Amino acid sequence: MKYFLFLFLMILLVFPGFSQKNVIDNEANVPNYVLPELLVFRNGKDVKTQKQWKKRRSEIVGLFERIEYGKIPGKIRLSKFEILEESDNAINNKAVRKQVLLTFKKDKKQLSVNLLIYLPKSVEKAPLFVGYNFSGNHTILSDSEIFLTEAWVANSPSLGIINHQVTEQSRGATNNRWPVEKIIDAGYGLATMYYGEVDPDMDDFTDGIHPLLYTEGQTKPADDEWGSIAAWAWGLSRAYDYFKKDKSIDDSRIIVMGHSRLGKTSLWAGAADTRFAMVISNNSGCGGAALSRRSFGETVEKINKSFPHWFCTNFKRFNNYENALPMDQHMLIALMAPRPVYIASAEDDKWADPYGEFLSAFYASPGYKLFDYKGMANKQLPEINKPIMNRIGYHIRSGKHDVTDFDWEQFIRFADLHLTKSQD
Ligand code: GTR
Repeated sequence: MKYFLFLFLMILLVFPGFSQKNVIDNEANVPNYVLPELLVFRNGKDVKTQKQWKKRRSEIVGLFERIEYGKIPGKIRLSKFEILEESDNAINNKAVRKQVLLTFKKDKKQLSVNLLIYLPKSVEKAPLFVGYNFSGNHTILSDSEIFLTEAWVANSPSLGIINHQVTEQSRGATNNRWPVEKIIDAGYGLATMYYGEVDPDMDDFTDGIHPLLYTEGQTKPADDEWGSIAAWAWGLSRAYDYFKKDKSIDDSRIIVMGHSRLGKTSLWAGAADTRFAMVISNNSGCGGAALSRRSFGETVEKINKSFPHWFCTNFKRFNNYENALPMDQHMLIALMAPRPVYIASAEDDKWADPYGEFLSAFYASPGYKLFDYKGMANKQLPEINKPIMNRIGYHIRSGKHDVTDFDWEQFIRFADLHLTKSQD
């Protein structure tokens, strides 16, 4: 018994975050901070016009690339796509289902990723939501035709994932997060991929997409090169490359969506690739929509320690030094301007700092004003379950860290409001 107590104390000493004791979960304990100015160049000059913003924008993209998500050290193009399966009687005969294998080759290395797509039959050229799933395409819906992934998946006996392999038992296991029929009925398509096929979610850079760009003998990216989030974001852009080739998809209305770590991913994808017409972050928290400087809930240090592979190595220099960052996450949100961006929080998801997510939307608003669009009018957190649908959208819903029907209903309404149909 004494031995266990000693061991426990040692663990607390070595991993102070383990106890969660030093987590800020109350507004009164948020440290004072000053955010870097969105509309001021690094050389101190003001940004007043859309033309100047274009330059400031690339300055900001460069900062996020070099010190947070990491830059991609080369180009890997979509080498080929194969429609492995297609059916026109999916989702109660309302949708077409396609399963497309995307293959990437570089020198002698290659990687393939399965893209699952549902398109409403009622629309000739469908706009669509694209977002990663956490445990395999077959988990989003009980559809016996969806291929099972062969990639490494985090174990979850309750989801039927054993020895890091999915089983039949996990079909539809996360369908509460993917109201596919509702999306189809609203006239949108849905495309998804399993994020682990692009890069398995572990601190190991010998697998997934990274090695395709290694020089000889290299085993991990350089300090300013892509971590896993940037790799996953890259994968979303390659899915876009496919959408562009598919005549039944409206590539001018592709909405990139993600939850939690995959919400951080959708934000970076939308920032790095302006072809995405709309961007949605659901409960993305630290390294996503939440302001790093608030240090509320999960902090830069905590996230870098728990998930050392998500960001580039340079980001670790800011553990406990958030104030030294030349940017903060409101600037990431502003990179979407003038495109519509929606940030969703959940009341009980304190770890993701709902108010910090809202404040990012507020402080990104001057970027939208340059384009005569409205963001958030003031710093007052809106009431629970009362969405704001300006060009920047936001809601805080009741409940926990999750994606719910309520969230999706708002995403669809926001898309209906802000995405205008192309003229062709
Ligand atoms: C948590 C992590 C969060 C969030 C979440 C998720 O453990 O601390 O940043 O990304 O995982 O992705 O589910």
